[in-house]
Amino acid sequence: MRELDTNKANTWCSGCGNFGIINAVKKAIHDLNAKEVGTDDIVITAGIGCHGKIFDYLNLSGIYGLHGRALATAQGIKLANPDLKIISFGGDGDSLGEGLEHTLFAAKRNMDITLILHNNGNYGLTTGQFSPLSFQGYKGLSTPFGSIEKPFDAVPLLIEAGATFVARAYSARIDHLCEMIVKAVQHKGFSFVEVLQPCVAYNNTYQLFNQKVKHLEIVPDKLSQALTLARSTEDIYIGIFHQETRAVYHELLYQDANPYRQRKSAAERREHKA
Ligand SMILES: Cc1ncc(C[n+]2csc(CCOP(=O)(O)OP(=O)(O)O)c2C)c(N)n1
Ligand code: SF4
Repeated sequence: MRELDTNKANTWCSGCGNFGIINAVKKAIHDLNAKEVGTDDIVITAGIGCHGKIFDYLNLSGIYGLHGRALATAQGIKLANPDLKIISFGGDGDSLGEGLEHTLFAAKRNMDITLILHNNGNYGLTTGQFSPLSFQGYKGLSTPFGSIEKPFDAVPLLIEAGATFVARAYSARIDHLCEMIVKAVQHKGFSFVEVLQPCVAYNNTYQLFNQKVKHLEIVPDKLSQALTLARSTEDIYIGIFHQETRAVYHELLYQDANPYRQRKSAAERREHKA
């Protein structure tokens, strides 16, 4: 089994929720290995931000994107080689600010890839400006008197956009987060895992989440129920809100063809002739 650590010095603040996420990802990859998904078949992409540094700390192949472009590169990789399992990491600013349209369209197309959203409710790397997911009243560098905007609700937004697997997890509940990641990667279609991720420097939400986070016992069978549960603020639910089977983009596009295998067999034929 491949060692997933790298020799890069870790610069996350101690106590940052990103540590829980990386630990859950490593555990999920080991679990996926046991379910016949090889590490070499997993490719990652990331945006720019504290979340994006996960790319440096994981010994996996992939592309470190531009800000908001984690899913653009992920979609390109998947279309070039549909046999790969792609995991994309985005911040809330990255995926629902700069990269919003890429996120919505990847979900709409039902691209067969996984997006893990590090939702720390702010732009952490650039010192705590408000993001599209910051709570109303959030005080940061760009909103010293408190944000007056209503935030996006990531889970309902992605359900409405067409994601076929939509879950939420909490970075301090590593086993549950790992389970969500494994299920998301195994799902055929666009899978989305929102991770509630405290940012100890600019938005320390540990106390809030430790008090309010509740596990969903079952996947809601009605969409209306899923949306109501996802929007609840009294209890904050984690678990799978929605899962459905729908045709995936690369199969609609290519039918039975597979450009990677075609390129590979053409190269093999050329090699054979030479
Ligand atoms: C197009 C563009 N705009 C702005 C920046 C500067 N920038 C780098 S990281 C970042 C914020 C990242 O926030 P988020 O995606 O929420 O990730 P976090 O750092 O919170 O994990 C910004 C604004 C950039 N790199 N590119
Ligand atoms: S600024 Fe926030 S998100 Fe970034 S490493 Fe520190 S705690 Fe984590």
